[in-house]
Amino acid sequence: MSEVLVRTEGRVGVITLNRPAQMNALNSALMDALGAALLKFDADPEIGAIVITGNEKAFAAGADIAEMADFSYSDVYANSFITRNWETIRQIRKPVLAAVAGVALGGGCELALSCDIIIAASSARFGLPEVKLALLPGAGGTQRLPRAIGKAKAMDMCLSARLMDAEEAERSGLVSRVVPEAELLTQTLALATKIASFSLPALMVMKEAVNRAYESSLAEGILFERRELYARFASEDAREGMHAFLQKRPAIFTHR
Ligand code: CO8
Repeated sequence: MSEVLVRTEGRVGVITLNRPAQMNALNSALMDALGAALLKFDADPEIGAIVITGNEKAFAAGADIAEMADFSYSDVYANSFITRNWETIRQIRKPVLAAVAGVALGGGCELALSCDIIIAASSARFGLPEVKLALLPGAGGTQRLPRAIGKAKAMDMCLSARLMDAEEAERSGLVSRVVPEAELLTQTLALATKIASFSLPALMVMKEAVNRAYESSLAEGILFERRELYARFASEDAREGMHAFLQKRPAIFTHR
């Protein structure tokens, strides 16, 4: 059985995590398959956005505890088990949307946090319960969660292992939208399709610029944004977008 299922819907690449009997626990094989699928979609000029999803019970329940329970320090250090493919996710330049139903725990929550937009079904529950295992989040959770929802709630979740439901996650800024469970995939695909209809280079630089807000000072971020705006004037799509507006017609982007 493949650890991930991969398909395309128009210009959207869809990756479904596929270890349902293990609540999509993120073992090495799944992380390798996910990394490979992401890289393939990122390199495909026919793809403008990527959706990662799970099943109705689990987006992902975290690292595979059965796989890692007896690892030694040298096992995880030498094999990069915990960090395996997480840098790949960070490298993806196209927009990545997480469609989350059920649990997104530990590494599963960190995977969602690594995506650009999280759409949650009303059943979604988020948490970093690693403290229960005497571990700590190892794929950016202690860094991305406070940036997403602030220190107070992030400390509460990390130190107490409590889960956050979809409503609170939306209120706290962890997710973009909450939708009825039955509509999770259709609404996420509709959003991804809309995003993918825009100029791909504009989307990619937009993602880079927003991410700069987390990784640089305001002055540096503003400078980056301004330079990238100037660079847009070298783009055929920007010329097309502005002229199409003036001519009152839909823009036809060639993604150049
Ligand atoms: N790893 C391995 N197997 C799991 C995991 C997991 N994380 N989560 C669930 N499973 C398995 C269960 O063992 C069970 O298997 P079996 O049927 O063979 O006994 C099956 O999935 C179904 O699970 P439950 O019977 O427990 O189902 P429930 O509905 O009662 O509970 C829960 C679902 C709440 C998700 C519960 O299973 C749970 O609490 N799971 C563990 C969650 C957790 O602690 N996650 C954090 C893991 S540590 C981590 O993620 C560190 C991140 C480091 C970086 C990321 C690297 C990839």
